[in-house]
Amino acid sequence: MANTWGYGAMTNSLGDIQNAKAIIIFGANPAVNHPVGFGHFLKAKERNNAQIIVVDPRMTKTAAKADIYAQIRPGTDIPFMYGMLHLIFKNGWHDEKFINDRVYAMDEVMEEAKKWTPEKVEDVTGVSVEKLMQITRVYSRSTPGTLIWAMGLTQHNIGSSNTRLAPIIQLALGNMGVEGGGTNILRGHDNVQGATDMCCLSHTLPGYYGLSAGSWKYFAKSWGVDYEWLAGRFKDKKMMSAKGFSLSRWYAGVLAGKPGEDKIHNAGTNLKALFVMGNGITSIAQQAKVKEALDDLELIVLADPFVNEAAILTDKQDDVFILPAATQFETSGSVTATNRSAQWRSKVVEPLYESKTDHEVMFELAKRLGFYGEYTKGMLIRENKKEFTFPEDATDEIARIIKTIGLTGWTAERIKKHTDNWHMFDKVSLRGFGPMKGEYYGLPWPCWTETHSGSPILYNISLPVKEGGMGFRNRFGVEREGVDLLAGKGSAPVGSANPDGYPEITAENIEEVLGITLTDEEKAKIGKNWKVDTSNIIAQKCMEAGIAPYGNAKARAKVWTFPDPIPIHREPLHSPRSDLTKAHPTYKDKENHYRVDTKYASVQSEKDWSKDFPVNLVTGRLVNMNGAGVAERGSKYLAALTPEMFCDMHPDLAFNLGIKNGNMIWIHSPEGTKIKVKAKFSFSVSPDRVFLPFHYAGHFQGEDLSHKYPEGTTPYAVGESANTVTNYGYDIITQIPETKGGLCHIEKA
Ligand SMILES: Nc1nc2c(c(=O)[nH]1)N[C@H]1C(S)=C(S)[C@@H](COP(=O)(O)OP(=O)(O)OC[C@H]3O[C@@H](n4cnc5c(=O)[nH]c(N)nc54)[C@H](O)[C@@H]3O)O[C@H]1N2
Ligand SMILES: Nc1nc2c(c(=O)[nH]1)N[C@H]1C(S)=C(S)[C@@H](COP(=O)(O)OP(=O)(O)OC[C@H]3O[C@@H](n4cnc5c(=O)[nH]c(N)nc54)[C@H](O)[C@@H]3O)O[C@H]1N2
Ligand SMILES: [Mo]
Repeated sequence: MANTWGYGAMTNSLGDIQNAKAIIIFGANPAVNHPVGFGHFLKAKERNNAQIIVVDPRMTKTAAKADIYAQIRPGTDIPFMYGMLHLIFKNGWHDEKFINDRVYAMDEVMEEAKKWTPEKVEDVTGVSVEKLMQITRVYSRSTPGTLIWAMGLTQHNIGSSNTRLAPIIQLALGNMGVEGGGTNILRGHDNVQGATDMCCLSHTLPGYYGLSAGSWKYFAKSWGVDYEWLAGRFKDKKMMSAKGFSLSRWYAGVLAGKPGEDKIHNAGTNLKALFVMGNGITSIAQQAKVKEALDDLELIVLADPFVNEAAILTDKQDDVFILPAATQFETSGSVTATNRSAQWRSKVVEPLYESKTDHEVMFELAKRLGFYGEYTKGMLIRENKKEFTFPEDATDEIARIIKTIGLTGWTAERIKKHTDNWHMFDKVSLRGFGPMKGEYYGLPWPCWTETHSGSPILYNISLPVKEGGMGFRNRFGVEREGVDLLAGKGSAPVGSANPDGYPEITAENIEEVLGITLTDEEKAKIGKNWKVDTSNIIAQKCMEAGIAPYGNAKARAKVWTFPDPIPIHREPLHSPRSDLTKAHPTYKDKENHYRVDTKYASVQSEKDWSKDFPVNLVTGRLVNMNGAGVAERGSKYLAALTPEMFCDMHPDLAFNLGIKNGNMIWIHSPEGTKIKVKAKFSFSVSPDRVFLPFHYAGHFQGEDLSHKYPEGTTPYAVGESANTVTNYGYDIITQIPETKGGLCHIEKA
C-alpha cells in the first residue's frame, strides 16, 4: 500500500517516450528515481536524436545526461513556463488550429504570458535569457515533444498551479493526444496510480466520484448496502460530504486547541487514534509537530513489515502496537502502473511468521467493528455468490462499479491474461500480437467495455474510440459565459457518428448525440448517465457509434472555481527574494482546508525570513533508498552506500560558514527546529542552496534514538529526518507539503 502524494496520470506511457523528438523534464530525476523507465528516454535519444532538457535547481544525474540544463531557483517554474509561452506565442510557434478546436481560454494564458519577458524570467528564476530562448526554440521546433514532471513541480504551495501550466505548454504546441507527446508524470510507488484511482484520498470516493449524495447513493446501491446505514456511520450527514484530513496534516487534528496550533473543523472532536498501513510517518513534513501529536494520541497501531519509525519517534509507552504486515510478495492482486495499465501480481511465498496481509488485517478489523458483512458484500453481487474469492472478486467489483475512468473492462480474468502474455506486446506502442491482438498491454484506462482495447494515449483523435481514441472530457458544462466548451467542428475521434464536439452521454441525450433509437427494453434498463449506468448500455452503444461516453470537449486552460483561474506565480511562503513577495504574494490564509485552517499570507508577511534563513532548502531522493527508508536502511549493503544522513553543500557556501567537507553541521528551520547532519561537498547545488535526502530517521534534533528500537531491529543506518526542518507550507488545492521550497540557516556543529 502506498499513500498518494503525487497527482496526475501519464497521458502516454514510458515506452511511448521513445517516440519523442524532444523531452523536457521539470522537477524529476528519473536517472535516480525511475532508472528502468529512464532507459526509454535514452532510447529516444538513440532513435530520434531527441533533445533532453532538464529544469532542476540541482545538477542531477538526469541533468548529466541532458543536452540542455537550466538551474532554476526552487519554486519559480511558473515564471519559467510563462517565459517559454511568451516566446512560443511571440514567434508563432503555437498550434493555432489545435488551440481553436480543442482548448478553452488560451487567450487568457497569452495575456499572462505577455508579462513574462525573458529578462523578467531571468531575474525571478535565475535562468539566463539565452538559455530560456535556447530551450524554448529547441523544444517548440522538435515536435512531438513530451513533457515530464514529478515531485519538483508538486511539492510547493503552488504545486497545483505548476501542474496546470505544464500541460498548457503541451496544449499550446499541439503536443497532446499524439505519439511521442503528452504529459508523462512519473508516479511514485509501484501502485500509486492504483491507490489514487481507488481513493486513498480524503476528498473523493473511489474512481474520483465526488462526495455528493448522488455518488454516495450510487455506491450504496453498488455495494448492496442501505444508504441510510452508510449515512448513519457519520456523526452527522454534513460530514459525509466534507473532505477528510489529509495525510500531510493529520497531526493538526490531534494538536488542535493547543496554543498556536491551527484550528480544525472535525465535528467537534480531535483525533485520538492513529492506524498506519504503508506510510513511514517520518516522511511527513513538520516532524516536531508529528512527534508531539504521536505523544498525545490515545492509541497508535502500526501495521508494517518493518518497525515503523513512528514507534521510535514517539515517547508514548502504552497503547502502541506494532503489527507484522506481510509484503507484496506474500499476496496477490491487481496493481496499476504509472501509465494507467493494469497488471496482475502473483503471490511468491505464503505470509511469513505471524504476519498478515493488508486485506486480512482490514477484514479482521471490520469483523471486530461489526460491519464485515457490509464491507465485503459488494464482492458477491456480480455473480450472486454466497462466498467471495479474494482478490479476484474485489477486482471484478471494481470493474463493475468504476465508470468515471473506464475500468469496466478490467476483469480479473482479462488482467491475468495480459500479465501471462507479457511477451506478446510491443513495448513502445503497447500493441498486442497473437492471442492479444486488438488489445494494448494492461488495458490502459479508459477501458470502456469488456471487449475494449484499452487506451494507450489519452485524447488521441486519430484513432477510433473502440481502439483507444478519444477527445477531451466534457465535465464542466457545455458553455461558459457564452463560449462553447465543446470541441470544434470536425475534431471528434475518427469514425465517430458525430464528427463534432458533443456532451457527456446521458439517458436523455443518447439518442440525439449518437443518432440512434433505443428499444423500450433498453430504455427501461439504462442508467441516468454514463457514470452510473450499471446496464452498460451507454458504453456499448457509444462504442458502436465511435463516441467517447464522457463527451468530446475542449481542454480547460482556466479553472474558474480555483483561487487562480489562470495559473500565476506566487513566491514561496519563505522566499529568499523578499523583494518579490509584494508583486507576487502568496494566497490569503485558508480556512477549513481539509478540515484544518492553513496559513499562507500570515506566514509570508510575518517578516523577511531570508535575513535569518538565507539558504534555500531542497529535499529529494537517493537511488539506494526509498521513501522513509526503513527497508533499505535495514539492508546492510544498501545502507553501506550512504551510511549517514548528509547535506549536499557547495564548497563556496561551506567556506563562508567555516565548514569543511565531512564536518557535522546544524541546519535550523524558520519554525525553530533543527537537525544535525554531515556536510558533503557537492557541485550539484549552487552556493545559495543545499540538498537533503529525506530517507533517514532514528535521530531527532541532535538526539540518537537508536536505543528505542526493539531488540535486533535497529537499521544499519539511522539519522535525522529532513522533514524535521522542511518548512510550513501546503498546496492551496491538494495540501501537498512544500518540502522543496523552504529556507534554512546553517552553522558548524
Ligand atoms: N530510488 C528511489 N526511487 C524512487 C523513490 C525513492 O524514494 N527512491 N520514491 C518514489 C516516489 S514515492 C516518487 S513520488 C518518485 C519521485 O521522483 P522525483 O520527483 O524524481 O523525486 P525527487 O528527487 O524528490 O525530486 C525530483 C527533483 O525535483 C527537483 N526540484 C526541487 N524543487 C524544484 C523546483 O522548484 N523546480 C524544479 N523544476 N525542480 C525542483 C529536485 O532537485 C529533484 O532533483 O520517485 C519514486 N522512485
Ligand atoms: N522532505 C520530503 N519529504 C517527502 C518527500 C520529499 O520529496 N521530500 N516525498 C514525499 C512522497 S512523494 C512520498 S510518496 C512519501 C513516501 O514516504 P512513505 O509513504 O513513508 O513511503 P515508504 O517509505 O515507501 O513507506 C512505506 C511504509 O510502508 C511499509 N510497507 C511496505 N510494504 C508494505 C505492505 O505491503 N503493507 C504494509 N502495511 N506496509 C508496507 C514500509 O515498511 C514503510 O514503513 O514521502 C513524502 N515525503
Ligand atoms: Mo511519492
